[in-house]
Parts: sequence; C-alpha cells; structure tokens
Amino acid sequence: MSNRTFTMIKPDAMKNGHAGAILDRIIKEGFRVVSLKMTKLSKEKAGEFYAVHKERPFYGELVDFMSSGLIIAAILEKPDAVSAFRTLIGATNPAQAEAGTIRKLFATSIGENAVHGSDSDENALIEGNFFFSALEQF
Ligand code: RTP
Ligand code: MG
Repeated sequence: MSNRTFTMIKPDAMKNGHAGAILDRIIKEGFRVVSLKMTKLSKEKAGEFYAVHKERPFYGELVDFMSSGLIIAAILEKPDAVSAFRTLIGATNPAQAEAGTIRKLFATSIGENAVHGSDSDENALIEGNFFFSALEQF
C-alpha cells in the first residue's frame, strides 16, 4: 500500500470553472500536493496515457476528449492514497456516484467525468512519472 496517487482535472471540469473547487476539496480531504501542473495533452500523448483502454469502444472518444482542452495533473499523498482518492471521486458514471463525491458534484457524463484517479499503486507511479520528472516530485 503506497501513500501516493495521481490525478487529472479533466477538460470538462476546467472549462466549467470547477478546478479551484476540486483542488480545494482535495486539500481539505487531507491530500498533500506532491506535484502539480496545468498542461494540455496532444492526441498522441492522450492515446499513450490511455493505451490500456485501446481495445475499448470508448477509446477514440476518450482520447479526443482528453486532448480537447487544458488539464491539471497532480501527484497526491495520503495514507492508502489510491483507494482514498477513488472513494473521494466516486463512480466513473456520475449518475451512480455517491452523494458528495467529486464526480457527483462536478462531472457531466460517464465520459466527461471531471477527474481521473489512478486505479493501483503501480499505475499511480507510472502515471505520475508520465507527467513529472524526479526533480518535480516533492
Ligand atoms: P479514470 O481512469 O479516468 O479515473 O476513470 P475510471 O477508472 O473510473 O474509469 P475507466 O474504466 O478507467 O475509464 C477511463 C475513462 O474513460 C471514460 N469512459 N467512457 N463512454 C463510456 O462508456 C466510458 N467509459 C469510460 C471516462 O472518462 C473514464 O473515466
Ligand atoms: Mg481508470
């Protein structure tokens, strides 16, 4: 059980003006920000990040959406971070997310669902290193 996870505030939440509220909530829930940047994924980079979903029917839509606007990428720290963060964001489909979760509050649809959260310690490390060099991880 690692104490770090990786997140992105997705283009829908950025465009809808929710980035500040989402970061505020994450910090209030006790996550320490290890690394943070605003950036934009090219189609190629988004495809690489989501390569595990290449065979899924929503892959093309996902890559188009994730490269459609600015995102905020961050590494976060808290005990049992991966699981704690996935509880905080709620189910992939906001219609099924628990009341009070970030996706319930800020997501638009199952595809445009406001935030990403790593699904394992191994992927948290891979995804964090995709965006941040060792010198940028505090
Ligand atoms: P994430 O990776 O973004 O934290 O989300 P997740 O684990 O809850 O969901 P995952 O199955 O990993 O799917 C990755 C992202 O693909 C989009 N998606 N669209 N149209 C659809 O049926 C569909 N299903 C998934 C969502 O943006 C989801 O977060
Ligand atoms: Mg996932």
